[in-house]
Amino acid sequence: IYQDTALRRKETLANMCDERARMLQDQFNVSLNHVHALAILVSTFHHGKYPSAMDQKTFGEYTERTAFERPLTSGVAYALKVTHSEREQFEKQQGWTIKKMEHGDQTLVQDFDPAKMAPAPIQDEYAPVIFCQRTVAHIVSIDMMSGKEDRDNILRARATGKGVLTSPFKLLKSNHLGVVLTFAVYERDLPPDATPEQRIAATVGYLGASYDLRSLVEKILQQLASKQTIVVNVYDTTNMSAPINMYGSDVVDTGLLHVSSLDFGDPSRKHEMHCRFKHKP
Ligand code: WA2
Repeated sequence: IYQDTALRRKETLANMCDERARMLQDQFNVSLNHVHALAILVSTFHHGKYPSAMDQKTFGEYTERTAFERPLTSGVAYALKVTHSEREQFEKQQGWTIKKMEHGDQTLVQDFDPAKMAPAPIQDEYAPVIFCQRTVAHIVSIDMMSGKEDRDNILRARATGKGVLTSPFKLLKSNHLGVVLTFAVYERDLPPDATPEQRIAATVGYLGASYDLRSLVEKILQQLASKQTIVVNVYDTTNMSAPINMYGSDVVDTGLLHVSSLDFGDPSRKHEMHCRFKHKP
């Protein structure tokens, strides 16, 4: 009888964990598809029309009104590919200078006053944000290539043509960890077998979405009760020997542990959900 209860307990934990992992993964996938569609929207109406049929007002309204389609994102933005030789003309046309990404005191909003931010130092190319959802208005004019995680994402997104994810890092104006999802926007439709070089050459910009991990997982877990029963942790296990805790507090060992795999659509990143009972039997 004891073995029976122990077995049932183990199964219950496994089922609860798998259910939560699947739900998180599915919701992430839904929002990933909508972010992909936004990249096509920008391609069609900004780069596919002359003059452009897209501006900040249109992008801001559209992304705000369709935010329900991206339930896990805290905001979406579009950064343009600007080479150094285009910089002067671009800045004159925009009426602002390209800014360097800097993590100031996260609690002071005035640190994000663009007028007070340092201009981006000279680089071969930049990725200044030109359109954004109101929720991430503070990143307008910032060169996304001046942040390590964002830069890696941009380089990988444009060479592959796939949606790519950063590892968890502290987002601007946020106190907790987040991840960024990026899709490259190309000036024309590319064949599926296009080489990385062809893709890089055809790149015109980058559509990105930021995810606040804590609120993301909280939302999912709140939809399924039983927060009193189990403790959930989400890890980035890309580097197996140094997993990054993306969600959940320190682990208290109560014996049983179940690990559910998570697939967020970027094969070069690995994620896992770890579940435990809150109390010993
Ligand atoms: N979006 C919001 N907050 C951030 C951030 C970001 N990146 N990076 C650091 N904090 C416009 O991939 C292109 C969005 C980057 C897209």
